[in-house]
Amino acid sequence: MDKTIMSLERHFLDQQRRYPEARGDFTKLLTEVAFAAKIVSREVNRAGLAGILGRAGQTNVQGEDVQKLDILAHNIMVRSLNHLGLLCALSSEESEGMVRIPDEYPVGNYALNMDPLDGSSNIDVNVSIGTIFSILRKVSYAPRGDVTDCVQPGYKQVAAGYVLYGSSTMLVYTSGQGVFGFTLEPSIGEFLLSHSHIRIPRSGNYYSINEAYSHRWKEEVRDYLACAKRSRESGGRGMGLRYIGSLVADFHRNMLKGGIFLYPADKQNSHGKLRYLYEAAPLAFIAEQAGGKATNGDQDIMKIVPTELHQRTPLIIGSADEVDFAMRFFRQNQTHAECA
Ligand code: AHM
Ligand code: MG
Repeated sequence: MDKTIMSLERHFLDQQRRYPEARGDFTKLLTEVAFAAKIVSREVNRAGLAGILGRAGQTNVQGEDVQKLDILAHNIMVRSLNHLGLLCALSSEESEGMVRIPDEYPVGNYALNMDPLDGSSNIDVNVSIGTIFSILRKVSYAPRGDVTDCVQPGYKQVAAGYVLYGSSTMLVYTSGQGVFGFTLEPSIGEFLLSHSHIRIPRSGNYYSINEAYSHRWKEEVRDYLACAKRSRESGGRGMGLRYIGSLVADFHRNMLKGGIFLYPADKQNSHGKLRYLYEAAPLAFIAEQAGGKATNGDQDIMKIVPTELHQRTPLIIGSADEVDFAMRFFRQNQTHAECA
């Protein structure tokens, strides 16, 4: 058993030594994201006590209810990251346009897209929620960055990660050199390496989808689900259902145990519900780096070229064999695929 105790900071310094492209600024940015996540984690943990739960009485740009903790997490992330001279552009699920870097602060060469607190329906019931982030290089010629720095395809990401506020707080990230998971040791306030080089099992026993929407699904989604549930002896995948309703938590479980998460397009949401830049793309980068796959049913998530900040996409993500199996049903123009 590996008895090494490795802090997040130590790990970043090691990575920097091994991969010169992980230069100072990049490492600094990841360190600051982790710092902000610790503050959000503290707020999530004490939310019930502080009496800050419940709806804020506002709606976000997607017209959905915003919870107070969403706003708090957004503000913590922005205030921790906007003054460092590392970012030229910042976007958030909680902000309709880009979040401006105030003129009095210097700008840097990176853009960051984030969902500061994902899983809003689980916030005030003490169920796991998460923060998702995606880091891109500045591509615009605008001196202080512009929206094109945020709106880039998944394959352009230089790092992506999430923080899961569950029974413990975990930060999972990739910068293209594998996937690493750190667990927050609250008494010392440090993230410690707990999962090195995470690999998603090739296949898995869990499917995660909101089956309440089955009446709105296209036929191929229903056909796929029937096969996912059917026993292996009868040609199906013999899978069981796990669905939390927090993308980070559902993805994290499936990554460690093996499985598939699906949020398909349906009659009501022709592009699905989840957002490309700060939900689908960062998790797709992590899935790919861990040996899994992510698709919108037609195209790799990483290859999609987005055009809008809050663009939505269908998402099918998880173990490679399970995604491949699902794709037999979802590929365009393919009708009536059968169980194996
Ligand atoms: P949110 O960004 O408002 O929290 O919505 C995203 C969440 C995901 O975490 C989760 O996978 C999905 O919404 C659940 O949606 P539904 O309640 O429709 O199943
Ligand atoms: Mg979200």
